[in-house]
Amino acid sequence: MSGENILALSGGVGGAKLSWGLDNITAKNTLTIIANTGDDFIHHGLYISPDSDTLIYTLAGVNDPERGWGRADETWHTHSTLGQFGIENWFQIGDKDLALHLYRNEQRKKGTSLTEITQHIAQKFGVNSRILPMSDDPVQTIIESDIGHLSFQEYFVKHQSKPCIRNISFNGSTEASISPELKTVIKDNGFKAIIVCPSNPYLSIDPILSIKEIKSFIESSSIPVVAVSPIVGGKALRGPTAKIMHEMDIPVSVMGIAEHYHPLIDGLVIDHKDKIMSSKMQSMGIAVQVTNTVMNCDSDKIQLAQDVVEFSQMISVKKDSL
Ligand code: FO1
Repeated sequence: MSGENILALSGGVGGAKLSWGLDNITAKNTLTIIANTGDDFIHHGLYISPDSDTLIYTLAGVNDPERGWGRADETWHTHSTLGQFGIENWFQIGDKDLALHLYRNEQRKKGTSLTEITQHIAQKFGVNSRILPMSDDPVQTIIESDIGHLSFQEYFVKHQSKPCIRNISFNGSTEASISPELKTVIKDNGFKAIIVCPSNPYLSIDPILSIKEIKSFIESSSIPVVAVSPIVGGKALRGPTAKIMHEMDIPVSVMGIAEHYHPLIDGLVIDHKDKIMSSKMQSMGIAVQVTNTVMNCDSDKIQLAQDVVEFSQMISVKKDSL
């Protein structure tokens, strides 16, 4: 597989797992990951970019595999001391993680762009793949819920995804453009596959697709676009995906995912548990690959990455012969 350029779209934890697998099976500098920045926010005056950071920590192998976010072997002295001062601390920032946010803040003060900072940080952690924020412009995921309008982190962390969602919007996305770095990558691409990671489609992938230059690049390219379903056997492996689908009257199944991404995707990778729905999706014109999509260990991540890439190659052959 080495040497073939791949573009992945990813949110945090679930997407980062597959990204780790893709990073492992591809040659240096051939994997580009567009990270969701709709979750970014300012906390204690620091700019936090959770999905980019989760991707960097995961690909560098310094992430906490249990929590899925933040650093392994973390300490929480600053966080607990803030609590002693009575400072609002619903969002936990570990001591090692804090250093990264302080670094990003220093760089931002110097006028360095989010993309450049993300690349510097990834380089410092020895990450081989290219992690690019979806935009350097501010785009904020806003959740309209039964308790009012919430930012992503207020919804997800402060209120633990409990509020009932009525609508999701991406503030700033109409005006946002892609960074010069992402523009160059897209222009010179030579991508053999575009992979939509098994992140939350509504909260993590849609913000990326809300940037018109990204969406129109994917729509207009003849590169196979393959998504991996974050729903397995009618359940989300983690996070609020299934709950959101239920609240938005979307069938909580791989069909709901297929309908959401249709007609953007050429193929959908689903788990053995959902095999029975393959023909329904095929009748929509979506190619289906059935495999193990549950990533419990490193070999699962590598196997899924291989399956996804091979599947996209098969689709590519089919598309070329049309
Ligand atoms: N997620 C939580 O559930 N609780 C936290 O306190 C928390 C802190 C945190 C700090 C840095 C960081 O990069 C991520 C952090 N996350 C936390 C994860 C984050 O809120 C979400 O996983 C992503 O935004 C969703 O992809």
